[in-house]
Amino acid sequence: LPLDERLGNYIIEGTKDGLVEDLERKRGEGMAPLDIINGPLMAGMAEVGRLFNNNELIVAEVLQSAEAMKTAVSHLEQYMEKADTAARGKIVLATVKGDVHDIGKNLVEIILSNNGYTVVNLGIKVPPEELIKAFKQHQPDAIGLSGLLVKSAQQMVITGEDLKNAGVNVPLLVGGAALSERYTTGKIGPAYSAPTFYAKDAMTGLRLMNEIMD
Ligand code: B1M
Repeated sequence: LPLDERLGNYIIEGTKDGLVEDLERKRGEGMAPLDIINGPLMAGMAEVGRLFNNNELIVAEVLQSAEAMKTAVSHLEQYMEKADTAARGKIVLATVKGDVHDIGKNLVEIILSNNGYTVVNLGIKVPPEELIKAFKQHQPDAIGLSGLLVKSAQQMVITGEDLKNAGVNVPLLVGGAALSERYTTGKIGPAYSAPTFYAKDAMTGLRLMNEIMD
């Protein structure tokens, strides 16, 4: 099989045998780590989503796929470009209440911390109360929410409202497959007290964060 297809297959099949070696081969072709993630690996993950949706994969298998993806990302992390900047700002990051998906959020953490940001990663299934507590404790410049389930989009509206009622007033960054620009500006932004931005991917998250700090 061609290398790109093999890389996708590690994710689809949830196997790691040979994964690191093939990642190194791909790097040897000159592809940047983030492009490997966004290209062949994400193509594999999209196929996993499709198969799962068609009931051709079970949760346990998708979990294996997620493990393979995490192994790949953590191997590639060491080769990602790190900006040689002083601390640019701080963000509190979380996957919202009720949602366990964290691969995207953790990618956002890697990209932001490689580019001069301090990231306080609160993990998964984070209720609004915990975000409010973290806001008071860490005084971040922004809050970032991730969510992949349809119900997580609704949870972001609730979270925005709770944050507003607690006096949180820093910009809000939201991302994840269940969201859209339209939902963000139509529903989440109006529930919250400060500018709310939709990030379609991790690099957009970085660009938005840079704009917020400029
Ligand atoms: Co789940 N899952 N899953 N899953 N899963 C989806 C999301 C789903 C679309 C699959 C499908 O049916 N086709 C579907 C959601 C349906 C819906 O609500 N519309 C689904 C479902 C139904 C479920 C369960 C309910 C299944 C069940 O138990 N019956 C369950 C939910 C549990 C829960 O959360 N309470 C569940 C569980 C799981 C696993 C645990 C097995 C595993 C997650 C493991 C983990 O994360 N540790 C899993 C996986 C892997 C997926 C898919 C296949 C892949 C997600 C992923 O990691 N993508 C997913 C299908 C899909 O998305 N195609 C699916 C790779 C990742 C890098 O992309 O997270 O989108 P993503 O992040 C992107 C951008 O969105 C953005 O940047 C990243 C790229 O640069 N981004 C941000 C994300 N957050 C951001 C935050 C930002 C900025 C950008 O700033 C703050």
